[in-house]
Amino acid sequence: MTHPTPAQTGITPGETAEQHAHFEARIARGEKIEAGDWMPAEYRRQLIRMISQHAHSEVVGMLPEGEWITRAPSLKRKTILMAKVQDEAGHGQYLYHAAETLGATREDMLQALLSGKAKYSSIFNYPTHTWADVGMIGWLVDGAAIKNQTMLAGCSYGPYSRAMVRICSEETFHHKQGKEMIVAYAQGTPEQRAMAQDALNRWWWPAMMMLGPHDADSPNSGVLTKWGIKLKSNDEVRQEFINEHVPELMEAGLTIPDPDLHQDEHGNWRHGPIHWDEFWAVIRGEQGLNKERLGARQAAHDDGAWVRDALQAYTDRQRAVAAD
Ligand code: FAQ
Repeated sequence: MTHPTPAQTGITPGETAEQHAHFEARIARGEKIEAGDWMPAEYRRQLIRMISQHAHSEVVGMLPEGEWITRAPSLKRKTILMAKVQDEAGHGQYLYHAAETLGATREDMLQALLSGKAKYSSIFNYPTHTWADVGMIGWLVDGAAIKNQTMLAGCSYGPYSRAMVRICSEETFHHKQGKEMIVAYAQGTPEQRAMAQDALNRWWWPAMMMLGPHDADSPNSGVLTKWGIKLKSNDEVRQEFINEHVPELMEAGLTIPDPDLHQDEHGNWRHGPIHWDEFWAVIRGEQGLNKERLGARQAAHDDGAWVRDALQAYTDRQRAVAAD
């Protein structure tokens, strides 16, 4: 007979039903769980997994847009893009710190990213072919990320929830600048319109996928929902994303690359089948730019070795002085 795993039940050997009942009652009362509080080991593990993968996504997410900083078409667009890419680095920082409050170390998390053990968002394995991709990332990718993160701002773990509040306000600026750019191009010259449409054709489905597999194929959702980490399911968040973005993209004069897209009797936009084979192949690194992205992160990590060494030497010296 096979026994259910902690990932399925949430209960790790050594934990009692009373501890769990007390913990779940706190969540039911809407209290935030803070770093020093008792929490199930599986709650901690799930949060470290999710928050560290989220942090990796922000940091790897700097790469596709960062490539365009030197090629921005105007000073205004360049300063906006530089601010956005720097914001993503800051988001990575907040999130790594949030994961550290749970006992994860920066070294372990970075090692997990660089070795390919930890995931990061599938969306950042897609290439940016034209300048319009920068706008489309802002409109669609930040747009999808905000839907997910607004939900996470209400999650039960205090440090993650508070990081999300701050991140969402910055993402809102990212979203607006992307939309403003694409709307301008969609109303621009025939070449600009074609560039905007081409970007939509390539980013629409990856943006749909980034919100995670359908609920029936989402093994982590059970415990995440039970413990108030996820307040909405992957499909619910995807539906919110579609309902907001489909009318706006259409109003901009763009065509969504989904022949099955239609509105149901409740006003919800319904999409056609998602190519999940592509999604899993991208995550496994069999399709897309996974090797290039990890190579770029590894090079940045190696280049930063002298900074870490200098910080360590300074800390050692301060400790020696204090000991004297
Ligand atoms: N890519 O059981 P579920 C951004 C994995 S931030 C790769 O449904 P869960 C800002 C999942 O990890 C974007 N892997 O998983 C920005 C799990 O595998 P595991 C990142 C994915 O956790 C904008 C397996 O599939 N946001 O864009 C993906 O319940 C522009 C089964 O899935 C966050 O990370 C994926 N797309 O739900 C930056 C938000 N989806 O770990 C720069 C926090 C699923 O068991 C420029 N995370 N998987 O081996 C979450 O909300 C959740 O983790 C989900 C997935 C909703 C992403």
